[in-house]
Amino acid sequence: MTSEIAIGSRVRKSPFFEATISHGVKQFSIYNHMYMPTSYGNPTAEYEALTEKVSIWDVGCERQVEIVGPDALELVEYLSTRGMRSCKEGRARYTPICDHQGILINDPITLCLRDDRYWVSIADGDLLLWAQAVSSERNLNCSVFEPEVSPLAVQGPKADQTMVDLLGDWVMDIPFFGFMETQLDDIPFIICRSGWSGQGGFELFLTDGSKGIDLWERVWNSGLRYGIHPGTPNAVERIESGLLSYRTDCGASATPLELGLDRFMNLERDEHFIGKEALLAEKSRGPTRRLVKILLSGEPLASPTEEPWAAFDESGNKIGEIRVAAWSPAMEGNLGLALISSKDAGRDFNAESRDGQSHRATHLSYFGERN
Ligand code: THG
Repeated sequence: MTSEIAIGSRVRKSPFFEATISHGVKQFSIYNHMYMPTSYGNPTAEYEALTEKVSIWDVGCERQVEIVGPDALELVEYLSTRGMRSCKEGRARYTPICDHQGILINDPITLCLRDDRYWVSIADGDLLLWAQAVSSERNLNCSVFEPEVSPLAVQGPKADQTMVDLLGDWVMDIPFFGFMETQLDDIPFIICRSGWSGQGGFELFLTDGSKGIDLWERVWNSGLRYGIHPGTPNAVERIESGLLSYRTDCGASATPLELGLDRFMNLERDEHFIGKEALLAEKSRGPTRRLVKILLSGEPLASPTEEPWAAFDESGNKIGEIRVAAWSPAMEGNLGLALISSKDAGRDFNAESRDGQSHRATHLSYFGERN
């Protein structure tokens, strides 16, 4: 028997959980104390639907931290390395959040609902506790809580048409990282042009958890004529498209400068924010490591690597680790991300898999570098 994961009430289910089961989900991971689908058993079909048609996936595990009240903006500014001060209502930003040492502790998208109301749509990490503690310790006048909001992703070249058919032409007026509040009969949600793929599409932030199956089935039926397929956050398309997976790519001890997130930060602004001194100091001396995109020699990997592989220079000295690698149909090679000491980054290197096999890693680019 292969190992299984226990389903129980300590780990939460998303409002789309039953829909993912009835559509044949085969594997879950745990993310923000919730079940997150990671496979429907056919990686090729899932990749092709995402890159050629339309894919629907459950990211109810991307929980929101709502911050609302007179000091909401002040708290968001203080928590985030980027800031939201110039962000307009109905717009979102990718906003890395660090601790006082400048270590990345989350890389959420923050939605500006009003100038005193924000949703921080978080990656895997307990940001709610952090935000509540910081708010209380600074005596800020705002509430910080987890609202009942669950995102559903609709991604791929036919995602636009799927949503136009379902909601109307107006959805095409939503700009990238813009959003609108809407309703489909009695199903309330916010539709945002965002998502963890480079294929374009939307995320539907469902605000009534009892309507998860209804929303899923409405999108599903609209996408049928475009070849919709159930999917998951795609482990390889997102590397091809240069999107970070917090913890997968960096563990819990990397800085955003090591990860090439510079263009999503605003370190020079006047305001104080958590991690500012550490990040400015790191910026002036240069980060110790760099996250790099690589191609790995060898047979196509059947599934994404489970654990990091050691990376070595030509003399056999350890220079870092390959955090993740997976077969890329677009690159026709094993595409990976490696955290490598800055003095060695930019060159090809050797790597050893967990079962002791040697591989050659070819440097492609620094993560975050615009291609
Ligand atoms: N959707 C929602 N919340 C999330 C994620 C999501 N929270 C956590 C995690 N995913 C955040 N990770 C990313 C990383 C990058 C992007 C989206 C989510 C992204 N970046 C664009 C880029 O890199 O070019 C643009 C960012 C910008 O212009 O601000 O799209 O998937 N709800």
